[in-house]
Amino acid sequence: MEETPLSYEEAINKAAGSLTRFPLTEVQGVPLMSPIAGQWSSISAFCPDPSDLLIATYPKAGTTWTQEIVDLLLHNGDEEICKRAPTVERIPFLEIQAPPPIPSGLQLLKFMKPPRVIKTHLPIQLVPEGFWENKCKVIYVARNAKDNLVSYYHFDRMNLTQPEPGPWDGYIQKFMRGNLGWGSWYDHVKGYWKEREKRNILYLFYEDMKENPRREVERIMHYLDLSLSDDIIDKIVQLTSFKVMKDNPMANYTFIPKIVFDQSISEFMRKGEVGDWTNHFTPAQSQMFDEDYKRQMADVDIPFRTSI
Ligand code: PPS
Repeated sequence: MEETPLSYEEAINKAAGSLTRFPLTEVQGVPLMSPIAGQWSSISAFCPDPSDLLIATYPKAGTTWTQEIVDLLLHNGDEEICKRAPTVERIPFLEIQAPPPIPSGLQLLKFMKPPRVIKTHLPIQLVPEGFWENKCKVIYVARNAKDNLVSYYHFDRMNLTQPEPGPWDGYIQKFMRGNLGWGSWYDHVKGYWKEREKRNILYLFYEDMKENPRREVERIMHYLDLSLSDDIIDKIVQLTSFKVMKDNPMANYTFIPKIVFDQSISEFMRKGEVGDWTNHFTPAQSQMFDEDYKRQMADVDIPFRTSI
């Protein structure tokens, strides 16, 4: 008799003893969680189907939000279908690796038929070549550095498989130096920005999504060559609002047990705002950060907004 596959939650509970705050190991100069670095050759050899879609982000830039929008667009706004499984199973995380029996992103993908939607946090130079060779569509979401940093800080407090964030002031330094999982925010946003036209990447901003979600949902819809009715678009905007997603057990990461995501420390759906950085940075920290930002971003003109 075939065994019933474990749910994600059951698999994590079974692997509890092997879960820890994994150290970072560099792959081509980019620090990644050590289990990812350990499986790097199979990750970089992953070959997508041309019909597969990649959602790429620096961690905490609006990935889950975009995943939900895309899933709903692809299912004509069908709320029930989009609750068929937690986000991680509907839209596998390409490079994620964890101790067995937790399925890796690659294992989940093996059992899904294209067209698949795939999440990655890899910087552009580490994205498996097959995505470019097969001309897959890629949606990139970027979030202003200060809010992105704040969100990542709180995530590293509650995600017990990421390195300890340490004190806030030191975390700002780590972010500025790119000493966090998936490396430098600056290199990440610039890498995709510079290639966006050549590689037909849809480059979105979290702040634009907050300011006018309908406009951005439509932008994604057109990129995917879909045409949904106005009513369905309205419904998708409503279903992907922060408030609704926060209460959606298939999107709010409550399906990840407390031994990995301790949401009593900080919720995954934490604030969902633009400008929360003002509640964290002192004026001196903000000035120091801005000066460094100017230097690191001097070669590009990406229209980031820290308020809307
Ligand atoms: S992850 O772990 O990298 O996949 O995280 P990611 O989904 O990229 O980022 C999490 C932050 O996005 C916020 N979020 C949203 N904001 C607005 N609207 C919606 N629907 C939404 N869904 C998630 C989430 O609250 C995290 O941001 P912060 O600032 O920490 O609240």
